[in-house]
Amino acid sequence: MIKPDGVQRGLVGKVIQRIENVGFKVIGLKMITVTMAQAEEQYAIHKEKPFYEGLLEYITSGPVVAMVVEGKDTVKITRKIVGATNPADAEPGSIRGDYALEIGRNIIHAGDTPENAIVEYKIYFDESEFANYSKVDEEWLYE
Ligand code: D4T
Repeated sequence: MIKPDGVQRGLVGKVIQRIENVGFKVIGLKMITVTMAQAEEQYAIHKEKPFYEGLLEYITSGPVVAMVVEGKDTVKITRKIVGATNPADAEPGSIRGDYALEIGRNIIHAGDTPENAIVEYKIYFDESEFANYSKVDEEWLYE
């Protein structure tokens, strides 16, 4: 998910480009405004944390771009592309390392396990919305 700051700062294209560059296939993509109920579901795990209220306010503050991608080792590789949660710890070359300064304005969210990725995409997508297609580069991406 490209968060409200990513959208406001005009980084949607750049972020999606990095996801596409490695060869992942985008199967779901939409701009939405996260409702408070959706935000509470996504961040339920952080309910007791001091930053929880600010996190809900931030993620619901404007449009986001929700995206579902498929590929090999998608979660592991996407987390690397995204970079550490705190941009101060994110490597240069990662999205957060290159475009963000603060943990509470860190541009992008990505599921941290395949199981959580499924739980999370279900908050925003019905599986019937996913595009079912093959990409022409697949035979050169996968051995
Ligand atoms: P998300 O969920 O946005 O991809 O972030 P991460 O998976 O990398 O990190 P997380 O779940 O630990 O944190 C969720 C979200 O909370 C914000 N946050 C986190 C914050 O504002 N202050 C904090 O101290 C922490 C730990 C940033 C990401």
